[in-house]
Amino acid sequence: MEQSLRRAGDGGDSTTVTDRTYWEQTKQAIIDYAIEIGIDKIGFASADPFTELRERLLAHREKGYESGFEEPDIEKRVDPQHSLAGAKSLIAIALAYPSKLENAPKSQPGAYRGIMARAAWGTDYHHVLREKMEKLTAFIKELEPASQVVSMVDTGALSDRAVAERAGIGWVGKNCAVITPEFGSWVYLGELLTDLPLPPDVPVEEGCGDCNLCVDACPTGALVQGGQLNSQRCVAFLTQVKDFIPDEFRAKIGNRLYGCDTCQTVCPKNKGKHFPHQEAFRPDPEIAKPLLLPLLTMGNKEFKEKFGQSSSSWRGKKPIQRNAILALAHFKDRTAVPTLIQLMEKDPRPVIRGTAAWALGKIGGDEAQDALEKAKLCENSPEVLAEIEKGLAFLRDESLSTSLNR
Ligand code: B12
Ligand code: SF4
Ligand code: SF4
Repeated sequence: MEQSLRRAGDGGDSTTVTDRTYWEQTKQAIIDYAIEIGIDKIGFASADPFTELRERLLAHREKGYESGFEEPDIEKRVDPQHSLAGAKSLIAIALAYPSKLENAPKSQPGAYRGIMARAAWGTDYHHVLREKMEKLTAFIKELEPASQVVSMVDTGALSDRAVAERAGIGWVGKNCAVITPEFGSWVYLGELLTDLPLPPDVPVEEGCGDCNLCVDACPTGALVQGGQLNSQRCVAFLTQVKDFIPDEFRAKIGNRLYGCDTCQTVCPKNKGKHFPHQEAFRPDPEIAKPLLLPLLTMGNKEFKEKFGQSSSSWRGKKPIQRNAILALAHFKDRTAVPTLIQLMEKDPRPVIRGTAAWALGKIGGDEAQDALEKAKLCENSPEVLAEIEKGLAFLRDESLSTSLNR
């Protein structure tokens, strides 16, 4: 079978080549352009349904492991035809992001800091990948004006990891991450769907072997088995919920303000992988590792100015402030007590009042105790009252153990 090869701008001149060569050349042109616009890795795959994934997603749902951030319609997740009727190929892209915070400010007594996961450093990756994919779409349309192209990153229906895996971007580790041989797992993923029959790449054949470091290091036991996550236990998820964080996880969050990187930082496949070449993802150290106390009293305008560009801002300021309160409790920062009392007494948001009460109990001291006892008499919200009781119980336990140790 033969077909005419037309390139944009060739004035209608045509060269006859076999289909295969034609699409190989089209693929190569797309790869060359992707490199030109700063895409770090690109891979191609068929748009066949992800049949195995269907079973996994169903089991995942049945076990209650979903986060609620996924596309709820499993058929849409597994069959690319729902996103683009007539789709023949998937084009997966990856952009590398830095793993090291250069010039990291130090956390010190009285000036404790929280930490944002690397995926929240620099400009929100959704914007950066979307911009690159828009350029790539325009390029493909120029090559093939009749083609259909749809792009997605994170919020789309497809599983970005499953697409990347099939397209040879990387393999999936026991920590669930797509791990590339070049950049480790420090990559963002996105994909384009098209009706062009582009030749597929082969998946990367590598695996974790006997290593189990990520599963063992996970602070909450969220990795139930290699490659399978119970999102409801995952710190990355918990830092993003808007409500109270369940008690069993509060201390385990440490000073994380958004997301969690533990299962990636311990991974030997990430050793020595630090790629700061994408300007957009270079972190401002004061935003990647901000002082905790000022976060508690930050207004909406200041939040937008400081954190609006970061992917951490999508849930608003409340979860970050709640996490900052937990981080101050983690450090037992006495200098935070007056601000926490203010929040417990006056903040209109029950989650903030209640978490501040819990933190006051953890930090302890007479001032915290007096404030908790006073708040108990004034507070109307049952859920905040429950947190005040927990705070008072910590103080009772503390004084009991002090008297026993005397
Ligand atoms: C929901 C979501 C979350 C949830 C749930 C994560 C999860 N692992 O399911 C929460 C909020 C916890 C989360 C956290 C993070 N996320 Co997130 N998240 C997503 C989102 C929107 C959907 C993922 C999803 O559907 N999960 C459900 C599971 C079942 O499906 P899946 O992971 O896509 O598919 C794989 C599994 O099904 C697996 N599987 C399922 N069951 C089983 C069983 C066995 C035995 C095995 C072996 C495998 C297996 O095989 C599939 C193919 O790999 C994707 C974007 C997207 N549209 O795909 C980003 C995405 C996965 N997240 C991403 C990132 C960066 C993160 C964090 C690192 C951010 C951070 N630093 O805090 C953490 C990592 C946590 C972790 N260990 O996975 C990147 C991953 C990049 C990469 N290199 O892999 C993505 C792809 C976003 C993007 N476009 O770049 N995320
Ligand atoms: S992101 Fe953190 S909490 Fe979630 S699986 Fe990895 S180590 Fe565990
Ligand atoms: S830490 Fe070990 S087990 Fe986990 S993803 Fe990396 S290589 Fe695999």
